[in-house]
Amino acid sequence: MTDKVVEKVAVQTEESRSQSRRAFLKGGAAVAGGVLFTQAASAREIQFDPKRAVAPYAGREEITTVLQDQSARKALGWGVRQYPYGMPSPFEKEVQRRTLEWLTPDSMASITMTPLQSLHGMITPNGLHFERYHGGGININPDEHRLVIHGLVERPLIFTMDDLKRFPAESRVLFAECPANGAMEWKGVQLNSVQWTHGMMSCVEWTGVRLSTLLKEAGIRPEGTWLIPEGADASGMARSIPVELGMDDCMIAYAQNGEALRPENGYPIRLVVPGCEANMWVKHIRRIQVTDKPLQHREETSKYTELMPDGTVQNMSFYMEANSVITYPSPDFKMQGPGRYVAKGIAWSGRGKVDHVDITFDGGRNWTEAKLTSAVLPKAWTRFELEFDWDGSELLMMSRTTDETGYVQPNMPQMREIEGTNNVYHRTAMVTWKIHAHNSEFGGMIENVQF
Ligand SMILES: Nc1nc2c(c(=O)[nH]1)N[C@H]1C(S)=C(S)[C@@H](COP(=O)(O)O)O[C@H]1N2
Ligand SMILES: [Mo]
Repeated sequence: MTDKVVEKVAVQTEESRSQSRRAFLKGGAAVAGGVLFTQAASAREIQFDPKRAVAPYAGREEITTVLQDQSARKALGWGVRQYPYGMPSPFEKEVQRRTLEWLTPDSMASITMTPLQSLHGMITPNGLHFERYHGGGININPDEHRLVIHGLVERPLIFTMDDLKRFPAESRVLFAECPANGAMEWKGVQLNSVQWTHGMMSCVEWTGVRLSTLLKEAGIRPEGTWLIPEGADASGMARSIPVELGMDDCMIAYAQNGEALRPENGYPIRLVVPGCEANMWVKHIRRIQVTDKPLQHREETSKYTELMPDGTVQNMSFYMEANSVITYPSPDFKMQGPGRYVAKGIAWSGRGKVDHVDITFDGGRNWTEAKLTSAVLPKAWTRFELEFDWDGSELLMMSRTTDETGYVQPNMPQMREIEGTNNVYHRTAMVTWKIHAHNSEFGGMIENVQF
């Protein structure tokens, strides 16, 4: 380019810049064809407010030292193509699904729980999805796997995995929660981490075929009132599901978060029963038998039943109640000293959308409504946040969800009044995090206490 051309280009750029600037000023914030800035920050808004400071003031020398220490690397980096399937940073290696040895000493019957304390947003990464097996995991060759629909139907059917993918697909963000979530906390507090108090649950985007589409293709006979899905693994996992529930919003899913199901979550296909106990979400599903009565299978008699205070047993519980937990600050963290914090957590309800979440810092005397900070989808995790100033005194933090049906999450005394102390499942009452006073022996530590 000659000097002249360069000059011309420069002038043009300058001109077009001032042109678009004029358009911007003329149209206010909105410019034809789209919004450039919804709100220009006023000088007052970006002024320093000492009350909100999180990081301490840094001097010129400190800044120089930090920048020099973190200067650009002198050597070339590593070849990313060596890792065709990406993994998290090695510095995140402590973020893992974990199990409690005493809970499932037999390695085949496993429960590994999701590290909720390390998650952000409303999606659980596939490698951290909790896992529960009654008889160990299996690897299934999808070319050999079949889904059979039989029993009280007009046309018994056998689907290959390719057949299933020819149907319209549906993707939905949904939580899956084992009703044993929180079970270890029924009689009193036991464990100091949200991974243990609430980690038998995850939330991912499931993709698959609506179950009703397949059932309609088979045609349910008028006497057919129950569905009995069964898994292909050693546990022969089965649960009885009323036909109306199966015809509602259930899915046969083949993908989670955009990729094929993980082996431990049911590859190549699993049943998804939105909002309901995860034990109904039969993995490696191989058949659905249509019957005229529930099966009273092992998994709905000896397990997943609730022993009531009067000694009777309640079975066939389906939906998971509204629930919530503060994941930060929570027992895995320690307060950094008095100042500004944001309480962050997850709320969910098997009956639909979260309506609102309230937070208390004084064990339930005063409540403040939190802000919902994610999409609010039915039967999915919903994120909430609330800013607070910690003056260093002892706090008793709890969160309480109200769902769209008007159901309000109970506290533990309220829950015990109805359910007694013999039950194991559906412990969905609030938990309490005690923040120890800054100047106390356990200054700033966070403890699970029962309230
Ligand atoms: N085939 C089969 N499906 C199963 C199970 C099983 O052991 N085998 N466990 C059930 C239970 S008890 C739960 S809580 C959920 C857990 O789903 P996840 O392992 O994908 O998190 O799967 C359910 N489906
Ligand atoms: Mo479960």
